[in-house]
Amino acid sequence: MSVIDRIGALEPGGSGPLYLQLQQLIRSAIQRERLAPATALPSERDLTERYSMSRVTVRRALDGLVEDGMLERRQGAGTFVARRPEASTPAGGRVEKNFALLTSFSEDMRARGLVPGNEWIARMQGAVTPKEALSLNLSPGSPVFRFQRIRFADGMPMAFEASTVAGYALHSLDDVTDSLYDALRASGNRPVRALQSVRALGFDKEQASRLGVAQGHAGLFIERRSFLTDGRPVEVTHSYYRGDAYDLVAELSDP
Ligand code: 16G
Repeated sequence: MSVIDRIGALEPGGSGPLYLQLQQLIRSAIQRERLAPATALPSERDLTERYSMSRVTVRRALDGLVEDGMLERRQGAGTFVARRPEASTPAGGRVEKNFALLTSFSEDMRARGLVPGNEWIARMQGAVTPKEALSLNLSPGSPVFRFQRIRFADGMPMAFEASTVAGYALHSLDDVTDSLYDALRASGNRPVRALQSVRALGFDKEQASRLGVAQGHAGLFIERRSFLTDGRPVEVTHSYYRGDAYDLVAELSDP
């Protein structure tokens, strides 16, 4: 049975605005588990044809369900039935991240039996910006590598990360395939110490759409500056973690 058949037909002569009728139809298919988590919805064009509605009406119906967290949009891939963190993460649906360990995203996920994945947004080589120069302690004009990617665990988007790496630390952009820290280790420049700060934020439209959540969804912004054994800063990464997927934990000791 196709996804569109599982969504079903609108009631003939149904009342209320069309977008609400379609919304209700999809909502009820999800609630009755006719549509499983992570199922890809038909394209807007197919829905437009099937339900004889304008594209604007279909979009309005889907927008409402994305806002409610029942659907997720993934950039370039389409709209999916939400795959809640409970579906794939341990510890009551959230990943515990030790805030005191210098681990990589890939290591964090593997340690929990989850498969890490990346969707690349950008990989660039360029000259350091004044702000990066301060963070990385580099002189103006120094080369840097920049990497931007969405990070997945078992196919679920967990975070968006933008990293800037000092030019001396890698040979080329292609050094980094799946894991930045693996590439830094291979070139003898894996960091051994880091400073990290965290603050809460509500995702803006672009951030939310990258992570398949509604605009304003709670997130954690983490900045990590990491250093080599000789004290040189090697990486500054801005991470935007889904607030509903993470618990930050740290072991504290009496100073
Ligand atoms: C983590 C680090 C990030 C690092 C990345 C490397 C935090 C808050 N940030 O996400 O600084 O660049 O791991 O991951 O933990 P990778 O080796 O899997 O690419």
